Amino acid sequence: MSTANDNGPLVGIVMGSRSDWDTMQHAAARLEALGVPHEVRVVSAHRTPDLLFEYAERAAGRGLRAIIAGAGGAAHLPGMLAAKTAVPVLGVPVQSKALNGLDSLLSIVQMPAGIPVATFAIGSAGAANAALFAAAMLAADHPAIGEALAAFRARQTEDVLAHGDPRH
Ligand code: RP5
Repeated sequence: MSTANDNGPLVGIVMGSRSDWDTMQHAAARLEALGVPHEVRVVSAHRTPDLLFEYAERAAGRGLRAIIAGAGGAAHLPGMLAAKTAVPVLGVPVQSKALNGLDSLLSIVQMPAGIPVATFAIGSAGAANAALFAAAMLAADHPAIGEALAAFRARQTEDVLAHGDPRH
């Protein structure tokens, strides 16, 4: 992976289960494309609570500047991480089978005042946007990331303009 910081990851992508990877891979792919150093871990709030606390408590000291946390169902992972670290937590509601991710969304977005979690769209769009948001947060201190983000957005705009007629 190309890195802007050889000392370690700037963004941690965590998820409650390996089953969340189908969704969260979209965050990893965006960070990879933008050259943002990152790591990926399964950290479960209810299956590995001690690991969750350890991960959150060590995050700032290890150099993480954002944590993208995806979870489904009773999705307390992002909120619990945010409770244990001042590193900004970007929550991604994973689309659950039973309730299509509405349960995940409400679990993550409805944080009581005092401990914020930035909450993104349900599913792969949310995962991708969380990565783009993390890159934007890092851009001021990491010019190469800012340039990669600007180039991505320009390509996206050009692509829409170049294919304005939906029949072709
Ligand atoms: C949550 O429960 C995970 O984030 C996942 O979205 C959901 C289901 O997990 P598995 O039963 O597939 O491991 O903890």
